[in-house]
Amino acid sequence: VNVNQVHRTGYHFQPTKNWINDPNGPMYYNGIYHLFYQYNPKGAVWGNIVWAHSVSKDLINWEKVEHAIIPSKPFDQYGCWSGSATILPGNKPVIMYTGIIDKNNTQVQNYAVPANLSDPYLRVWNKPDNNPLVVADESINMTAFRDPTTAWLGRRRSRDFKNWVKAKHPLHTVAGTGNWECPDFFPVSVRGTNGLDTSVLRGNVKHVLKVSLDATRYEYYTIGTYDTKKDRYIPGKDMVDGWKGLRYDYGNFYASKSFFDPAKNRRVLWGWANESDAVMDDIEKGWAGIQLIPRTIVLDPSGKQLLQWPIEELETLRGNRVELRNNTLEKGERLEIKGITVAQADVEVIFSFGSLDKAEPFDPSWDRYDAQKLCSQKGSTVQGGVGPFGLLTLASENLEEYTPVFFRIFKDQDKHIVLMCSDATRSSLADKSGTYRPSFAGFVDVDLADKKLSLRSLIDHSVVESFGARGKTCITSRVYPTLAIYENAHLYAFNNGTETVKIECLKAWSMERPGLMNH
Ligand code: DQQ
Repeated sequence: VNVNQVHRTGYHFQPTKNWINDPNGPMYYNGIYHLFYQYNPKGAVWGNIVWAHSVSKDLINWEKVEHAIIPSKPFDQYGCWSGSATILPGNKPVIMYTGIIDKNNTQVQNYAVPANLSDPYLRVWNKPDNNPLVVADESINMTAFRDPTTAWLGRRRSRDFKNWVKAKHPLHTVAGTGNWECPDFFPVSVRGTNGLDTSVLRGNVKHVLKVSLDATRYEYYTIGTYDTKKDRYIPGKDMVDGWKGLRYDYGNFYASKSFFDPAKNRRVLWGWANESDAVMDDIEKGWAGIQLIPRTIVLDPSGKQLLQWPIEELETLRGNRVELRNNTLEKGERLEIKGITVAQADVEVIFSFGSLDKAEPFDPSWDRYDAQKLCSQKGSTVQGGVGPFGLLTLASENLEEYTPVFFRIFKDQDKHIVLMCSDATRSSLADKSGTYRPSFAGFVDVDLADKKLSLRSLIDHSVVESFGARGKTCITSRVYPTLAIYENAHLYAFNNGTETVKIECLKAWSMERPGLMNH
């Protein structure tokens, strides 16, 4: 065991060394999934950015091929930043990406096309001479002009993908939200769970606009309508647009990008998690950043939010399994889940409770939009009424270290408010400056009529990705335990509320490493 590598993940996508950030241009083409990503070939910190490239038949086993796009031309010689893939009519993939043209980080939009469409891996990408395709006019800040999203076939702007006409007004704006990084704009089906190709504009369709806001490092989305005549996106009237809006993930999840997968008729979302340790730690371990497990996204039947769920292919990595049914957790009780490799596991649990009568009142002075603050005050140990209950992941035997993922239910006049937390504050004994251990949290908009709450957590050495209420609220934490590693890690279910909680059903699996994870 290399002590520097205890925090490497087992089944997440990460290269053997160096820095990675945004997933770029994910696509499916002729039987192969492609993932490109921002990569520094020279070290474990951000810089020297190229588009690294991996290919897969199943989104689980990956093979690295040569870098697809590297700085080489006047229009990208200072960096090849984020962008997207579009499959043009006639089944022709094209990438559009941001090129950095000078030391001031001036940004332009370029395109690249496969050199040889009969190479199944599309290893070589050419940058035609008519680049850059789009440059900023004087109304645009040239250093905040990046991350082109997948194109859709609409009424105007470009007929050939080469000549582009600027719209008279933006697709959408929200004052005071800063630079929108990595926007993603796509349709979702109002009926059923099929994903839609990005160019599907009519029918029973709503649109999603996601932006990554650098100031908070969260991703916010709204669901609304795309008016194709006016070429404007209009968020639904109940949507909160901006800082208080819905987030894809209430933890460490950024610069995500979705794509339509025609092989399984679904929309798949890739997100990146950076490290939460100190930069010096990254340099020492020689790597930084992971791609999170791809998620299928569908519209919740309420139409009010999206649901995210790990792609079904992940289940092929499930090994040994344990199952519990009808275990009662009294106030203060903790139950260990044994028999699997809990540092590299997939856990699904359904909790139930007999009554909501003991739910604590929701103090009207608390900020309905600041779940994280509430979680940092209440934590997993402050006794409540209904909850806190949930899982203690990556726990050391005597709980010197643990990352709890849990719910706490409040009463607010005629309804209940469900708080979900993934709390890294006690995740590591390492006493280092520069580490980030927040009490990430979000509210879960769930109907409690059946008095049940479900939770799924993907645990992988230094990452815990959690899905509350079948993907209504998702929270990802990066943690760096010193004791709770490998076979010294423990997993518990717990209840610190006065109301007794039942584990209706808990299934947990050891997760295998993919056979091929060759980066
Ligand atoms: N990362 C890229 C940018 C993008 C940012 C540069 C988001 O294109 O805005 O590596 O993480």
